[in-house]
Amino acid sequence: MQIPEGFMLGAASSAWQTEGWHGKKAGQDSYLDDWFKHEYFVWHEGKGPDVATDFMTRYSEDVALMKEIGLSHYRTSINWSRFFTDYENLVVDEDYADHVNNVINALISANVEPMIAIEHYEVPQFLIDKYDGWNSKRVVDLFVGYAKILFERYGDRVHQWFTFNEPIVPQTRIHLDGLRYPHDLNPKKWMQCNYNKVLATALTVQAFRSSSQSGRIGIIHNWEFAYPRATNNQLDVLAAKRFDLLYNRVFTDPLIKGDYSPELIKLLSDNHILFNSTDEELALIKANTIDVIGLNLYFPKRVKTPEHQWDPSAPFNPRKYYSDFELPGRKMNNSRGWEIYPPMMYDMAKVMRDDYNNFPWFISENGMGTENERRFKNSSGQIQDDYRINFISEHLWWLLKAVHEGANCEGYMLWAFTDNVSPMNAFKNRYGLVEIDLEDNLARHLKKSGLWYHELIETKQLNY
Ligand code: BGP
Repeated sequence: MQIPEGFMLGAASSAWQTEGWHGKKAGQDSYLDDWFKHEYFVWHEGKGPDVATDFMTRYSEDVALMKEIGLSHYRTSINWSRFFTDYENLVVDEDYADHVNNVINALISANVEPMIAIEHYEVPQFLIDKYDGWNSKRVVDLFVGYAKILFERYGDRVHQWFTFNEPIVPQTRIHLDGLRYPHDLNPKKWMQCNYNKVLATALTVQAFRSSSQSGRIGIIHNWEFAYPRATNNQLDVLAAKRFDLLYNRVFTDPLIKGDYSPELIKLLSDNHILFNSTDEELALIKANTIDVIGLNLYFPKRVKTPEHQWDPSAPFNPRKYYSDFELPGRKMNNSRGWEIYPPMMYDMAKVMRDDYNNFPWFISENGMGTENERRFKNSSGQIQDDYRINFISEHLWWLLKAVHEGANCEGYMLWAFTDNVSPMNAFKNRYGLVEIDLEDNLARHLKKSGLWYHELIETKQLNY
């Protein structure tokens, strides 16, 4: 299948998952650094953001590989927790700011366009300790102050900005599921953090538009595509709809359309978790919708009407409204425990077309994490990751089919460029086009998929 001219083919990562702590100053912890310090033993093999891929000192090597593969874009983030030595008075850490500057310049010289998330889980722990993090509107203001500095310093060269990567994830893991440190179960806070990030996005969009910089601004959202067990069963359909409202449209409706849906507001009120907002804030959100959205899509969420009796005294959880459902005969990525369902790309395009008026979007993450990849090395030591080539091909095929039928999808960013660390899973699931060899001083080696992606970019032809 032909890949249209101008369709972005890049790869993604984030600052904290690659940088490592080289040059990090005392007090510059993000919430993930803090979690790692407290509970490093729950991270796979005790590895985490401390070393990561050491992008901090090895970025030139990595950018050279991006150039070799021919990436059109590299999507990453700037690490808020390292950008300041004083988060409240916005005193910039000039060493870190220089590093960011150097990375941006290196990317541009390599003809790789940077796409930058202003936060990819890198909220400073200091702001959590002092203000309860994203639960506080003070943190909203400090975030906007931070974003303005980024626009001033780098906006002449960065033209695609994203306020957050997966804004719902940290508070879901902390306040809703209790999986992450500090395990503070509190569904009302969960929703307040969600709202505060919507507000922070609108204020940042406003700041960007009143700056002198050109380009566009959006957000990266992990769309959890909810499929009902049976489309002809109204209760299953309702379960999927409520899941979708609570996990997806809670961000995409206000950010793209300017308004929360009345159904969601009712759901939140009925469960006593409606966020606190003012009329001025809601008007500001309406007036400052985003330009573009990146969607992270990995696996489908299959749901059915709940099988359990919900204890009315239990804290709210969306699980009240659904039970998980396993599709018989489903194809699995067993390393990650995720179903593989490529037509989801096509279904996503339909949602963007029908529910969001063909709003511009792109795949900001999709990829295949595999355990113990070393077992797939050939005699010259190259990982033969045909499973990844196949995974990308299948997903791209469905995406391009939608594009050929008119979807306003502008590109595909593979997760990830190199192997990197992720929360708790650390280096367990390898996602990269480029291997990071932990047994050989973090040496970088192109995998077979790296060469394949290069050819794909060169020929603009998907053979699948
Ligand atoms: C996404 C995150 C990434 C990355 C990826 C893979 O949700 O945006 O930061 O971590 O998931 O996750 P994992 O390594 O847990 O499979």
